[in-house]
Amino acid sequence: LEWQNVGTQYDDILYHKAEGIAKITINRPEVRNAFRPKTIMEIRQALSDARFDDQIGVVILTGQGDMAFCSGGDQRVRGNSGYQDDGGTHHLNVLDLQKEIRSLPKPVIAMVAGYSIGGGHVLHLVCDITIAAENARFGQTGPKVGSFDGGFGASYMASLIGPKKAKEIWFMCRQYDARQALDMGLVNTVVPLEQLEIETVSWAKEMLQHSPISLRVLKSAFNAGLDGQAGIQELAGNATMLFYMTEEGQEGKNAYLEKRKPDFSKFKRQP
Ligand code: 1HA
Repeated sequence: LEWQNVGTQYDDILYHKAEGIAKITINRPEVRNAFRPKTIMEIRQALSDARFDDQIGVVILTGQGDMAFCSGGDQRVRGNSGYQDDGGTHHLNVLDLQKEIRSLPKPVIAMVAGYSIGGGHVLHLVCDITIAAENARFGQTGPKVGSFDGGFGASYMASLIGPKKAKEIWFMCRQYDARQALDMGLVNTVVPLEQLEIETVSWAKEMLQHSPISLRVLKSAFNAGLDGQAGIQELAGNATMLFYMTEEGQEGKNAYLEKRKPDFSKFKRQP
């Protein structure tokens, strides 16, 4: 793929596009791609760009180099109530990013080489698909470093791999290799490191062949149960979008604008 660099305004990430795919790369390899508040703000901006670019159908989230996908919050800037930005404000803004990855109406693939640890592990979890290199290592460290993610990090992990295994991962703080992650259902496939991007792009391209609306509605359907009322809202938003696309929906608007009574009689009731 001929990746175009479209993220020249960013410091902590790289942002590329090619052939319907957007690739967001956490670019802090000196700290195993740990994130600070600015890193998260930049990922959120790129993700928003990918959402509104109608040429983009799939997003890849990854980390620079082959040592790490992401090692979680940068402990060097951890303050007393969150991770500190340059202005001194403390943030837990990765939680907003998790929600945005889940509600992005396009598939998001985590492309994982090396460590996916702590808050960096939850980030791969909330992606729709995870492609792991053979050197990938997964785990949570919260109880070791005085942290925890009791949101999607707990509940979504439990729904993915079952509560027993999820509690083991959090209570024991062990690391798991790519094969163990595959056996647990934590990742979709494991490939040799040299193939990681080729394989990830080929999964993306396969999805790009398929109906965007099917993928969009399925993604919100998969999230709806766990997300409760907010999940139903998203799923229902898709129903509204589709209804606006129909003649029946448009008859209501046209009648209003033409100041006449709407005539819905020509629209058949489906069984
Ligand atoms: O739990 C949350 C949240 C919960 C709710 C709401 C928001 C949350 C936001 C964040 C988080 C968290 O992410 S808590 C968990 C934080 N992360 C960790 O505890 C992982 C810490 N790192 C490691 O365990 C290891 O570095 C590693 C398994 C990822 C890699 O080990 P390795 O290959 O032996 O490398 P290592 O020598 O340890 O690291 C290389 C360099 O990167 C070191 O710096 P140097 O000594 O060269 O100066 C190391 O300090 C640095 N580094 C790695 N990870 C981090 C880091 N520096 C800061 N923060 C890190 N997370």
